Amino acid sequence: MRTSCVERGKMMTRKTSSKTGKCTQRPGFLIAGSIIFASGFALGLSALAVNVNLPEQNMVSSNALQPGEATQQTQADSQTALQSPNASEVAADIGDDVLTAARATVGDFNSDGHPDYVVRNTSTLQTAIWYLNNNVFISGALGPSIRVGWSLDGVADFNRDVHPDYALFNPGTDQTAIWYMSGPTRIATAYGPTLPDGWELTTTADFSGDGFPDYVLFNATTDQTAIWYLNNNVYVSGGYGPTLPVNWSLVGVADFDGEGHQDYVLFNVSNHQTAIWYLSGRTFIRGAYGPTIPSGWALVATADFNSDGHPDYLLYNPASRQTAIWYLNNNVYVSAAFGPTLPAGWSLVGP
Ligand SMILES: [Ca+2]
Ligand SMILES: [Ca+2]
Ligand SMILES: [Ca+2]
Ligand SMILES: [Ca+2]
Repeated sequence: MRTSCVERGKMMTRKTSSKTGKCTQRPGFLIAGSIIFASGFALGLSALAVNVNLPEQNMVSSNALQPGEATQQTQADSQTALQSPNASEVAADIGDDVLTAARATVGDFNSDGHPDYVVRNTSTLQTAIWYLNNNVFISGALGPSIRVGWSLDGVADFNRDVHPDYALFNPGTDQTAIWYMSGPTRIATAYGPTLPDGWELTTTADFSGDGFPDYVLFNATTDQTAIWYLNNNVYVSGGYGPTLPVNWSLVGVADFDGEGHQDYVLFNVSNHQTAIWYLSGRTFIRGAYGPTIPSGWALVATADFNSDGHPDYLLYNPASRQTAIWYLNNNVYVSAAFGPTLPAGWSLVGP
């Protein structure tokens, strides 16, 4: 069997003989640790979609409607986010922070071609949309509140009415739900398929090219990924994707090399390296490192903020609540800019 291991900063595949138990290693450049193809896709499925009302809270917090005062801070205060860091400097910072994998959700809620932030109130669980022009805050609007026990894991247009919708997951019941939105307003809800035990909803993206977003699932025990193809909120079929190496987490999905297939963006929370895993459908083709993220910051999403056709990194500093965009050409760092800083009590990431 194959598992993955990371030694001396290099990713390797480890092949363990079932007879001898001997572990032979060969260095590789982000070789997919354990690509297992489903001969019989064994994930259990309860795909009955039932339309239900999922009541929301109606707490209102007006401070979500504009950035925090830290937006005025000078660039020199947080210069690190503006530069692609020296990898050796970053390596020295390993362990300085306690960031765990966290993801943000972005989508174009006002159909102006620019991705917008979904920000979350950490106490009321209310969401708000922050409309951006590239990295510049334009305005904010309050959205629905996530219910306790649920997490907002994806933003995509499930019913293909041009408006991005919320994809929610309840790790207690393994249920998923879609909140259909019109701009920042929730207009309808439906359950999606219920996930098998041990699997979680990571993000959403169209893997089959039919225009309907699909679920990207992750199993934290096996580090395996899977794609569930959907028609709106209805399960169509599913299959395994590549298995992630230890310490790496799937942050987002986008077509980084522009060949028409979605690719994985991975973030290593222990050494802050990033990597792109180029896929063909669900099949791992090759991997490449992206820029390494400075200590204190996390890679939380990917989207094309400057509309040049290349997906960019969205970075977040949970201590300062500052955001930053790293503009990429494929996996190569090009430039950076700060985005708006969130007000106290609000976050760019989970639940
Ligand atoms: Ca927009
Ligand atoms: Ca929609
Ligand atoms: Ca691609
Ligand atoms: Ca871009």
